[in-house]
Amino acid sequence: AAEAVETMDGWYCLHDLRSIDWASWKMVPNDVRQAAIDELHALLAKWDAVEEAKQGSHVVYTVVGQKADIMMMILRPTMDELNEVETAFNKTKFADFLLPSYSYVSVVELSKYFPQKKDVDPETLPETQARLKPILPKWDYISFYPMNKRRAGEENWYALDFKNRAKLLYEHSKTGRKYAGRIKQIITGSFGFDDWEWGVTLFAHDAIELKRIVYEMRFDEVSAKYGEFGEFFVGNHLPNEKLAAFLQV
Ligand code: 76R
Repeated sequence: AAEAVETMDGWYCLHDLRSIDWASWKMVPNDVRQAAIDELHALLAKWDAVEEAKQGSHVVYTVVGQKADIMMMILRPTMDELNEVETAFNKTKFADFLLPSYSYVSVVELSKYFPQKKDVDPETLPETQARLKPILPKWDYISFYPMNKRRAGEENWYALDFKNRAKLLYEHSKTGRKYAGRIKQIITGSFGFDDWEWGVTLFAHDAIELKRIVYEMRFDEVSAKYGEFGEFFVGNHLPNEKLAAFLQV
């Protein structure tokens, strides 16, 4: 068997995508709608406090296209807390007006393909800890999609030896670093958790950069030969102060 790579795993991650049943939302009296929005603000304030205390992080985006209307990406230290957040959200009045669109369960993952310092466990480094437990950027645009590494005939990532995989990922990382400051990527692993092997979350200040990086990476050998992709979701940042306007009918 090829040698597996060790991973470092951080906060658990839920991508929760919902569609709004606008027809029902429009039908309820104003005061009920307002109460639902107030309750939602109160829940978001709780999540903000968790983020402030560095016990987790979250972002909310509105999704463009018919696949969903909103996407929440939530990070928590344990699977249990992640589930609690989801359940608390489901119990809100606003959730009565939502339909499930897609969800994805994973954990922030860094691999040990590139040992930096000898005799130092990279997991103990503060910069590694900061990447494993990231405060999510509140950048204007997001793209999320799940992906696999191919296992078919001659193109089997999991049969490649460690050195070859490290070399291909090194090439990949060089393409990635060209986008420093323009794209922020968070890789989450979902082996044993969800239907694909990784979740890829990209943040950008300019939406076109999302297209550029994904397209350019298609030509890297690791993506060209071994990348298999699920559905893509693209969205615009929805900060708390824009929530009420977004839900205004
Ligand atoms: O962790 C690191 O930054 C070290 C280098 C690195 C690794 C090991 C890295 C850098 N990636 C790594 C692993 Mn990546 N990445 C993707 C996608 O659309 C596609 O073609 C693929 C989706 C993007 C856009 C992206 C961006 N990367 C991985 C893995 C796990 C592979 C494994 O373990 O087998 C996946 C699935 C994956 C996918 N990557 C970077 C980026 C960017 C922008 C970087 C540079 C980060 C930086 O150094 O600033």
